[in-house]
Amino acid sequence: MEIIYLLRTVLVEWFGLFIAFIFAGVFLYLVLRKLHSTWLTVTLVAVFLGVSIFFYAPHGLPRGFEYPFFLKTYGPAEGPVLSLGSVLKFFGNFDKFERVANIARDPNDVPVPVTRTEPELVKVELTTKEVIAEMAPGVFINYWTFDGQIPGPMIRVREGDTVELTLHNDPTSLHYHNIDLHAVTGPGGGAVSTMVAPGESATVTFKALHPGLFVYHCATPNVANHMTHGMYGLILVEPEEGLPAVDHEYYVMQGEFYASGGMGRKGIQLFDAEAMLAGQPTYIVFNGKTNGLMDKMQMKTGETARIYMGNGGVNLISSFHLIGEVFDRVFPEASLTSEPHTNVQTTLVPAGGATVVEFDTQVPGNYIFVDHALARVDRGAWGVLQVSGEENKEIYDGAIIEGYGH
Ligand SMILES: [Cu+2]
Repeated sequence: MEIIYLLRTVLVEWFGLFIAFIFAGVFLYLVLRKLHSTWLTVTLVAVFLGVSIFFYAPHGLPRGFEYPFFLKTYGPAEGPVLSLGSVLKFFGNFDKFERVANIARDPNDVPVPVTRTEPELVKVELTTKEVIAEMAPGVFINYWTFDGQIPGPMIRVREGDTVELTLHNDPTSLHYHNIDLHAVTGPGGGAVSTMVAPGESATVTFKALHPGLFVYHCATPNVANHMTHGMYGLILVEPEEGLPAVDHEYYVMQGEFYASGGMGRKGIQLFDAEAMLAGQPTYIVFNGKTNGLMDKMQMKTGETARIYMGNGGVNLISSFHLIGEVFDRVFPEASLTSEPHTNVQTTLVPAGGATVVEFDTQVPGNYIFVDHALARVDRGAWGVLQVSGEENKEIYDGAIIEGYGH
């Protein structure tokens, strides 16, 4: 079924126009051969040429048999075009891609706090892998990942640690991948030393000089293309003195996906480079998919929580907000060594940046967290924190009307 949708998309939508153009020419030739009329020939050829010039003139000639046909970009490397070769390779490899049942990483998948008082050598291994999984029921995306889920595994080290990071690229991958960690001091954030072909590995060693919460991502050109396929995660560098203990720590990342079929279109979705360059995502989601953070985050009243929140981009700034709560402390831009802001409603998370928010809960109920640019909620940018416990009528007193609001 996936392959039928793919064929339809590739043949009908991508190259349909090109094919129609060729066959329009053939059709005209056949008609004219039958009619033997010089004037009719001249007229029809003129119309055909006129339409062709009208169509091609604004763009110039296509660079090759690629999608989109007329994409001109001015980045330091290749634009986000798909060559016919890549499309054919994708077809050839289609059955080899792993099908991941749930692409959304569990937000509870946070490494335990660092309790060491001395720096250490920390070894980390990550595997880049291209997989197929559901964005929404029946909507499939060819995700590119670190370790098969989105975001990639959270890495947790201590300020002053030396990190030896080995990046493997799974043999089923079709592309080169690498890793740029914003916590790294050095060229490319490690990307220049970790570019690996499918089936290969590379190691980079760096010292975590700066405490904070940092984004890591694939930085293989076209970088935006690799990131918006899902290639991002967070690395937490704890300050030497560590972080105060809380009852729950959660790992959440926002990201955008650009599907050529439009929102809700079923079947395998192909990447829409023009929508990405225009900054018009099809899906805006937490942890890689719609409804990815339902029934995953549970707390009791009186407990404390910290959310490590990152933004993989590639276009939008997130306005992160927890409906029905006020963040007690926010570490803007994840600067853990600055004084936190207190009593914050909504905080900005830049593309390629992160934030750390802390709060406690007093009243039971469902608390929805969103990108408060609220049109994005309909594209998937929401999750639910469930709080159980005794009612606290002094703080909140009201009947909860089922089916309305939150
Ligand atoms: Cu990559």
